[in-house]
Amino acid sequence: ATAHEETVAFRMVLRPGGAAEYRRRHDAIPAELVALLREAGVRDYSIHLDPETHHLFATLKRPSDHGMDALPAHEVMRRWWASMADIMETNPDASPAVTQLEPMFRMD
Ligand code: RM4
Repeated sequence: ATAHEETVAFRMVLRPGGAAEYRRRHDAIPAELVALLREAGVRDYSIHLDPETHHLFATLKRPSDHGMDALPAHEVMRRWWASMADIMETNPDASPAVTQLEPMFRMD
């Protein structure tokens, strides 16, 4: 089948008080992590904070044949997650706790 582009949205959770540090670390995101995400097919990735709930609302675009499933095994990804674990709600392996969000409406 021909690959098509999909938009996915998901929610992560920041620890209270972590907003400034979360932004600072993303402003200095390692080039090798950006390259890894791009190689996996990720583009147009944005993360927004809800300051009331500390929810991080993320959207990204990727082809249907993306390589994101291999990211958790990658050293660069694992190092980033480990470095972020002090300010995010995480799983036992330090990856961020992620809730997938359901598409409800779209207007191009
Ligand atoms: C987030 C979180 C996500 C990662 C982005 C770049 O804080 O670690 O998993 O995809 O950064």
